[in-house]
Amino acid sequence: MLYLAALLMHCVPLAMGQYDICKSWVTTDDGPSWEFYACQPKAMRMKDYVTVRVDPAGITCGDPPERFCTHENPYLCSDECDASNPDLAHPPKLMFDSEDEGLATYWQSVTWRRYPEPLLANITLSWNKSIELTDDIVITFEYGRPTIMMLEKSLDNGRTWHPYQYYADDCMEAFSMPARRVRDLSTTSANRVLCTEEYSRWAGSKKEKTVRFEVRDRFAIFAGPDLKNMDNLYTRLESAKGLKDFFTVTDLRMRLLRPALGGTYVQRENLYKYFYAVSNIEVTGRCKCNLHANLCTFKEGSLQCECEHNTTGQDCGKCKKNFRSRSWRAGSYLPLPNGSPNACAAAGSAFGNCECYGHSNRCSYIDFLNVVTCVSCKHNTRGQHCQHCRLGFYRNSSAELDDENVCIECNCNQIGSMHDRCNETGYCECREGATGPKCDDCLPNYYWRQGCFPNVCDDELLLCQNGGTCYQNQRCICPVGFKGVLCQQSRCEVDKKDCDGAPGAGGSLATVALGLLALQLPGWVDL
Ligand SMILES: *[C@@H]1O[C@H](CO)[C@@H](O)[C@H](O)[C@H]1NC(C)=O
Ligand SMILES: *[C@@H]1O[C@H](CO)[C@@H](O)[C@H](O)[C@H]1NC(C)=O
Ligand SMILES: *[C@@H]1O[C@H](CO)[C@@H](O)[C@H](O)[C@H]1NC(C)=O
Ligand SMILES: *[C@@H]1O[C@H](CO)[C@@H](O)[C@H](O)[C@H]1NC(C)=O
Ligand SMILES: *[C@@H]1O[C@H](CO)[C@@H](O)[C@H](O)[C@H]1NC(C)=O
Ligand SMILES: [Ca+2]
Repeated sequence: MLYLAALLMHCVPLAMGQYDICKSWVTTDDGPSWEFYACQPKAMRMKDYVTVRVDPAGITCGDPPERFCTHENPYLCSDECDASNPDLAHPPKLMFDSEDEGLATYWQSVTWRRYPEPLLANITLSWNKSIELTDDIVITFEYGRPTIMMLEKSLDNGRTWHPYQYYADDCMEAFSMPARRVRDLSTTSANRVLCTEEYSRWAGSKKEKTVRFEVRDRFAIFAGPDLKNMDNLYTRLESAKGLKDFFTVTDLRMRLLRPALGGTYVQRENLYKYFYAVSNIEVTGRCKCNLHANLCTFKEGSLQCECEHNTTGQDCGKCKKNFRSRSWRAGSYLPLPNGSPNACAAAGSAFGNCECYGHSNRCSYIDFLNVVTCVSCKHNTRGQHCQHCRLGFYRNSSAELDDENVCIECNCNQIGSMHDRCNETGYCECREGATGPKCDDCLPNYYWRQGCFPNVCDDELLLCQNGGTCYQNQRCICPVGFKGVLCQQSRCEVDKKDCDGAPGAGGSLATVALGLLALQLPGWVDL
């Protein structure tokens, strides 16, 4: 009886009839038509759609075969894990199978034979789809719960991770956090990440097997202890910043940091009783479809929303082609009880035929021109229909007109280019000597120094003369006795006393020879 009551209660958020249809055919004064509502898929057992990864390599027991014992029977180490024998193997998939009553199947780690090196394991669950948790995450440990572990979540398919909950028999010691209970949270702290000691203390491994992430207790803060007042929860989910996202995940990771000890300290002489064994991970949730779908199906290896309201995408996160006369919006739980569908509208159906490709949700009528035009085009667009790119941006040829990335910044080099505009392929207009799409390079025979300047000297046509060397195409470094841009001038042509009366034949062989001699024999000319 008690069991049945618990079962019934368990079903409350799953069986709730709210927001379960997306549209219905109704008859109004103007005749029959579709009426649209905010809608969401039913909650499901998400473990049926998950992919799992266990780290590090070699953490699963049985390769090589290994004996272990239990805290109940610490001196009878006759149990064996052998990965090559199906009856004795404990692979990760046994955390997600359905079990016959009383016969637990479980993933098991190697034992803590490397003590005091920590025994660490990560169990990562990935859905490749955003899901919204609707009930507690329940992890069942067969031979005692870890004394320290952590739950992490990702919202972006595993690119970034965030702590979700900390678990320890002593939160202060393990994580320098005070121990808290979810039941004690308030409406303003319902999405706090906390450390709990409720699931880590030793109580006999057969007695207390589960570790929870308490979704229901957090819902209860708004919906009351038996989740009767779901309206209040839905209202809060719409209005409290970050609350919806708190219950949304694409991936979960259990970081197991220290196994059950079965006492207060580790017995070094018997390390075969320390390991992790997880028989089940229950995750209950629904596909996140932004209130635009009531069905979510498993296709090509991933869950996908069956989008309504003329939306599309894995999460119904954008408007279908030709239904983009205003920006996409998620449906809303409000106003109660049916919410708002915020459906995408066909071009031509709203705003008197003004398409803005989703870059504006406001149009305005310009009287003297007799046109309707989009107002405040976003995403660097401009134009009557936000169909052009702003100056300094160009069209991204791989993006549709309604893509947020449709306009790319020109990024013209400020010094090398004439202005910050570019042509349709992103080429800037270069000043003399500059080149490259962004004008940040120099043409041959030009050098870069705050812009492109023609070479003064080089190794081909503009050779430094009289033994001078060319410095970075910018100037010749002349030997003593010569000057000029290419060291072509003997100093004595300029200052007669340098030459000791030699004839001032500009650049003549004699002058050069004299100059060279003067270089080698500094005293000679004075003789
Ligand atoms: C578990 O994942 C965390 C990142 O979330 C990583 O820093 C750590 O090294 C991983 N541990 C193991 C044992 O793979
Ligand atoms: C993830 O889902 C998307 C959309 O359904 C799909 O295109 C992609 O191939 C999936 N990726 C993996 C790794 O399954
Ligand atoms: C979506 O588009 C179809 C036409 O393809 C239309 O019949 C339907 O009413 C539209 N739905 C919504 C919610 O706008
Ligand atoms: C062009 O658009 C595509 C599609 O949205 C996007 O993936 C890409 O990043 C965009 N390119 C640039 C340079 O922004
Ligand atoms: C843009 O400019 C580059 C370089 O001048 C040129 O090669 C390209 O054809 C131009 N593209 C267009 C669309 O005019
Ligand atoms: Ca199992």
